[in-house]
Amino acid sequence: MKQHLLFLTWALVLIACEKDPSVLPSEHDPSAASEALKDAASFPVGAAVNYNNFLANPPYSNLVKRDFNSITLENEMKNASLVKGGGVFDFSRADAMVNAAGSLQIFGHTLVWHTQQAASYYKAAAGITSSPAASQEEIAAKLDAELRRTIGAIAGHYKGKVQAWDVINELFADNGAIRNNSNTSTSGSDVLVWSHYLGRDLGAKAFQYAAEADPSAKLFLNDYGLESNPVKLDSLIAFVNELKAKGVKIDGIGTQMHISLNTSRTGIESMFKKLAATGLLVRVSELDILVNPSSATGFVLTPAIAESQAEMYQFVVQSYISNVPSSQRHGITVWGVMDASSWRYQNGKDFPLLYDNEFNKKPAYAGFLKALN
Ligand code: 9MR
Repeated sequence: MKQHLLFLTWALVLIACEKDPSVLPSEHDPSAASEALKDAASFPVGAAVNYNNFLANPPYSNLVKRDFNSITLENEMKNASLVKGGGVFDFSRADAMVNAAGSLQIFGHTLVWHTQQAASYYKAAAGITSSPAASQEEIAAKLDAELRRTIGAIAGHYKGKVQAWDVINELFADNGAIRNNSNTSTSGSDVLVWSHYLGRDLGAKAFQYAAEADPSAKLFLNDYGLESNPVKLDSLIAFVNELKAKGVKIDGIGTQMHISLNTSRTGIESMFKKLAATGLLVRVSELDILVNPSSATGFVLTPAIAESQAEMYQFVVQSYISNVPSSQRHGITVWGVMDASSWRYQNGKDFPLLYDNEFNKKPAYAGFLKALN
């Protein structure tokens, strides 16, 4: 009899769920997650923001100021946004965002990257594209001078306004080697692989120039795939230890974490443990979680999948808190605000972020918050 009753109750629950998916028992009810992430966290919680939305879309900018205390400009502090033809600087767009940030902290992204930069200018200035091309020594010396000039101007301009910089972004190829013109595609007109010409010394140089320009900014090395590629992770850590041994000022490591529901949780745990063991600051710099990693057409974000995404957000934040000592937690930044603002949205094929397109909190938000509490 008891068994029959149990079965009947279960069947009724199932029928109810089929009619209205929102009655699925949710561990991560966003309507109950009223606390701001920034208020629940003991470390900075950030969002990457884009120019048009941050400056001209009040529901977006108000939400950012309500829930976060840190921002990263998604594109406006990249070299291509700041360095124009002839190597002339134009800070106008980034300055407008910095001025609108109010009390939000600003994380600077990024001083050196092999892409999204005024590559044609640098190639001409260094004699890479001149005919005949300059010697390797001449190219290296001229690029070094441009590196110092660029980092000095940008980090100098934002001195006291930007709390920390990604000094170098994505220095390593997937096999763990430093990037060069063979392991990295050089086809884009915005591509210049600085480390091809300056080698491993690029690290010490870039960090030294950044420290000279803004001695109080925290300086980071940032990269992706570290949770799923231990070879690259180990190689990055060896590089960081080399810099430390040379007395170079490097304060932290940024792990981008563009992950998915399928990303190995063991890999995430082990990455945080290894990063923490360096003794440096650790930052999750670009978090987003794909729910449709195979980009299947017709994909629908069901309540059950939204719940799995919430669990993954919760797992990442919990793993960060339990593996990185509090003195080394520099913060977690989510790479975007509403799903449609994500670089991985693909016109509605995926939903990687914490808010839906009407700025409602998703279960993912509740998952993030639950880990903080
Ligand atoms: O989100 C950024 C997107 O708007 C740009 O078009 C893209 C250009 O490369 O860069 C995206 O941000 C990247 C970040 O700067 C570095 N890590 C990977 C991010 C996603 O591609």
